[in-house]
Amino acid sequence: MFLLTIIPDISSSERLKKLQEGSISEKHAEVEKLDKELLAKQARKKGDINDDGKIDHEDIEILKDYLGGKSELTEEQRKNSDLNQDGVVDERDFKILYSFATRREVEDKVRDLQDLYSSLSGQHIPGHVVLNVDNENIESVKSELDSAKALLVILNKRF
Ligand SMILES: [Ca+2]
Ligand SMILES: [Ca+2]
Repeated sequence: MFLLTIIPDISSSERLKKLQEGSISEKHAEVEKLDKELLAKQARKKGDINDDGKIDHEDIEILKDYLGGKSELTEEQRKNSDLNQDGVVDERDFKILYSFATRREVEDKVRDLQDLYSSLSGQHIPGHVVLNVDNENIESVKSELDSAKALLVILNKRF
């Protein structure tokens, strides 16, 4: 059973063999693993409406168009758009998606800035990003981060 958990990427035929011929505990472990993988896959897709592996402004645009009556969603897209999982796709899902996607963008920008700073100064900034910004101010935070990055790049060129 332990062996199973440390084999990464077991091929599907091997997996099938384990499921068919393995001991009870092996079967059990394999089914549990399949369950977990499936859940993780579903969780990843929530909010990723165009299914490109990222949750970003493109997904926001798709949902905005749908809510504005400009376009339709496929069944799969509809599932991924129902973020609060109440069975309908509406403004509440948009709010959740918007908040999630823009926060992610800000976090990425902060991380970019930290990396840039580390590479310029040779000092690593430990810790991770903690955001304490409300949705109303998040756009201004994004542009401030962009200017800070631009400034760092300019300073680096000068010295
Ligand atoms: Ca996407
Ligand atoms: Ca919903």
